[in-house]
Order: sequence, then C-alpha cells, then structure tokens
Amino acid sequence: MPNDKPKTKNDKRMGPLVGIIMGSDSDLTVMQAASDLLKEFGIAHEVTVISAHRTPLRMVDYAQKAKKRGLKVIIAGAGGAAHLPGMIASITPLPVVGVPIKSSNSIDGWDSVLSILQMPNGVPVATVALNAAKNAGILAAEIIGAFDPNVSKKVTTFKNSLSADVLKKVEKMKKAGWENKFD
Ligand code: RP5
Repeated sequence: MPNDKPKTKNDKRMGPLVGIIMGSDSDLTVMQAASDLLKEFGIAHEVTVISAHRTPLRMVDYAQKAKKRGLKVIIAGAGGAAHLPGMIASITPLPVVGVPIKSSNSIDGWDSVLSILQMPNGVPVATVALNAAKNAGILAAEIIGAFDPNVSKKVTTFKNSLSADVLKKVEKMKKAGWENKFD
C-alpha cells in the first residue's frame, strides 16, 4: 500500500477556483507560468504536487474532492509517462487542462504530449502545447470567465493587448521598408 494517505482536513473555506497540480516539484519551473497568469487575472488558485504513480491515493482523493471544495477547473502538468491529467479527468466532472512537460525522464516531450493528448472517448483533457503552462492559465481564466464577467473582461483586455502587440510589429515592419499592399 503506498504511503500517501489522504488528508482529512476540512477545506471548505472560500477557496481557490483553480487547482494547479503537477507530478513533481521539478515541474514547477514550467507550471509557475500558469500560476503567474492566474495571479495577473486575480483568480484564486492553489498549487501542489500530486504524482499519479507515486501518490495514487492522494490523486484519487484530490480528484474526488475537487468539485465539492469549490474548484471549477484543474490544470494538471506532468512529464514522461504523464498519466496525472487523464486520471484526474477520469474521476472529476470538472474540466481538466493538461500541460505536457519536457521533463528529465521525457523523450523530447513526445511521451508527455501523447500521454495527455490521446485520451479515450468520453474522458477529454484539454491539452495545451509542450510546456505551455501560460496557455493553460489562459484557458482556465476563459472557463472561469464564462460565469464571471469580471474575469471575462480581463481575458478580453488581455486578448486585445495581443492584437495591439502584433499591430505594432506590422508598423515596425512597414517602417523597416517591407511592402504590403493590404494596409
Ligand atoms: C513525472 O516525472 C513528473 O511529472 C515529472 O515531470 C517527472 C520527473 O519527476 P522527478 O523525478 O523530477 O520527481 O511524473
């Protein structure tokens, strides 16, 4: 029996809306970007380590309690044989965003990408690109924004800033002499 007994602590305070979990603390350098994005958007979230293989009972416990604890989305990152996002998705009715990580035990990240992406029918994981934890944060913010107009506004502002950045590049290229008959 693995030594990962679930904690019994009652955690019903007004708490996080997004749970960011990862297979190891070695994933944190990548997963930090999801937390940074949520902080920027003012979305309450929590961050912890849950290993599908090394703490399977903790994983089941977390997934079973997630909805009741008030979480609305789970972002799960893992590298190598990355079973965490899919297993969490198999237990919770909440949307799960998966972040494939190019970890020390990964074959160039492909193993993580395919493990998280190729889920069977009925158990989807919204898989972002390799190491793309920031996009996972944005996706989580969009999900929260579907029922929270304040967050939705922030997502819109963020997306507008992306357009503005590109338009600056358009002008920069024009100034550098690159021709464009479009605008
Ligand atoms: C995966 O194994 C973790 O998600 C991590 O990406 C990788 C390596 O873990 P450590 O050996 O650094 O703990 O389960």
